[in-house]
Amino acid sequence: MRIDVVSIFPEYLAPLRLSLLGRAQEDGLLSLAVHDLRDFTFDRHRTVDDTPYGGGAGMVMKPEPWALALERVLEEQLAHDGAGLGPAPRRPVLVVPSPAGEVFTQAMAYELAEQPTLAFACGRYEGIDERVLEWAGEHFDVRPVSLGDYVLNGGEVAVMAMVEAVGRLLPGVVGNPESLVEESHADGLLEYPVYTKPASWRGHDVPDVLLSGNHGKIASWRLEQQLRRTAARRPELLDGADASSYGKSERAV
Ligand code: 6GU
Repeated sequence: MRIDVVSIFPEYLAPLRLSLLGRAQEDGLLSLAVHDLRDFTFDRHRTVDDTPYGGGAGMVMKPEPWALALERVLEEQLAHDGAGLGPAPRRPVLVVPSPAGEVFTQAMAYELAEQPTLAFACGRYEGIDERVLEWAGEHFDVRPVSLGDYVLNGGEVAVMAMVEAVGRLLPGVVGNPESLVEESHADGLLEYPVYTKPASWRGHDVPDVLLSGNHGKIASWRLEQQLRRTAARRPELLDGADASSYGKSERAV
């Protein structure tokens, strides 16, 4: 997969070169390019913002550098082995992180992981001139996306979260693909609690059932834990969920 990120703080994205995703890039499973929006300005101060029409607090990101930066992204994605432009022409996905976007979920991570290319446009200040999103819609499938109901200073931290969530789903990135089957949200429930040695530690014991060697009992205990946890912490996940699918994943049969 090819991922392009446009930001006025390209160094913010540096941690995406570490750990699992860093290895994925070395292995050629992921190609990540980070572009500095200021490289697409022409004035001495490399200005990317201006005051809002209609008044109000803060500054708004100017449209001109964004169009040039996103045109560069389109060119580079095309050059990257014709990225995604297979037999049928395809509009590449452009994710615009925003607290006013659709909420990011594991289902969306799976959907984005199927794309041959992704682009991310990191806004700062009060946001990007809305016409950039209108114009970008001529070239991209534009997706405003939020991490949740709180406000960050800009899109960079949100992009790190989304690129990590998507990148780990790419084939070959996570060493043992079974760990993707077991984790929270994989089956619509939160994960069961896990334990390792020692069996007794500072007066806290590992639940007996896990030492029993009875795999059927262990599986039903884990499913019960998932249901309890989900009911206590995230009851809304149980509403309208398909209870018949619970426990159908690898370990919890
Ligand atoms: Cl995606 N961006 C910003 N700036 N704030 C957020 C967010 C995104 N998601 C939650 N808060």
